[in-house]
Amino acid sequence: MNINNAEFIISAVGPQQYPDGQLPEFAFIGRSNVGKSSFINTLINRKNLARTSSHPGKTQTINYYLIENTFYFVDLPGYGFAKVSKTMRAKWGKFIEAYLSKRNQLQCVFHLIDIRHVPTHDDVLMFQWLQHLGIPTIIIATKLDKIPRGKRQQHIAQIKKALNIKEGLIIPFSSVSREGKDEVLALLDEMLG
Ligand SMILES: Nc1nc2c(ncn2[C@@H]2O[C@H](COP(=O)(O)OP(=O)(O)O)[C@@H](O)[C@H]2O)c(=O)[nH]1
Ligand SMILES: [Mg+2]
Repeated sequence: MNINNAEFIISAVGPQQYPDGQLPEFAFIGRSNVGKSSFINTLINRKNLARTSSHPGKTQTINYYLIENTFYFVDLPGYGFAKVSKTMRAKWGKFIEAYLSKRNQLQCVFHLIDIRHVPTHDDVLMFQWLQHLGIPTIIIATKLDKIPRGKRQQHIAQIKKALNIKEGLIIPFSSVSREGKDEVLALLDEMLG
C-alpha cells in the first residue's frame, strides 16, 4: 500500500465524538516525544498533518485521521511526561482505557518505543496493559537513525528483554531515513485483508 489520501477528521475529547460506522481503526501510542506524530506523517507521506509538537504532553485528545477513505489512524495522547499531576494521569488513564477496552473497531495498536533507551516503567506498564486487554500489538522502535548500525540488534534485544517478548513483532523505524515504513505498510495491507 502507498497512502495518498489522509484527512484529519476530529480531535475527540470523549467517546461521543468518535466517528460512526464500522471502518477499521489502527491506533498509535507511546511516550510523549517518542516520535509518534513523525511516524504518522511518514506513513501518510505528509510533512505535518499529525502535528509534530515540541511541547510534550499538550495533546489530551484522540485524533482521528481517515486514510484512503477505508480505515482510520487513531493518534492517542502520549504518556510518561514528568510534570503532570496525579489527577491528570488518572484522567488520561480512564480516557485511554475507555478507548482501548471498548472500541470494537480497533484492529491493532502500534506501540512506539524509543530504540535508544531501555523501555521506561511507563512503557512496560503500557505494554502489559495492552497484553492484558488482549489487543494485537506491534512494537515500533523509533529513532533508528540515532543509533549506529552495529548496535541495532543489541538495542532491539534490550526492548525485548524489558517487555519480556519471546515472539512478536518489533519493527525498527526512522522517520528520517524512512526505514521500516514499507514493513509497516505491508502489515497494514495484511491486516486489512
Ligand atoms: N532523528 C530522529 N528524530 C525523530 C524521529 N522521529 C521523531 N523525531 C524527533 O523527535 C521529536 C518528537 O517527535 P514527535 O513526532 O513530535 O513526537 P511525539 O510527541 O511522540 O508525537 C521531534 O523533534 C522529531 O523531529 C526519528 O525517527 N529520527
Ligand atoms: Mg505528537
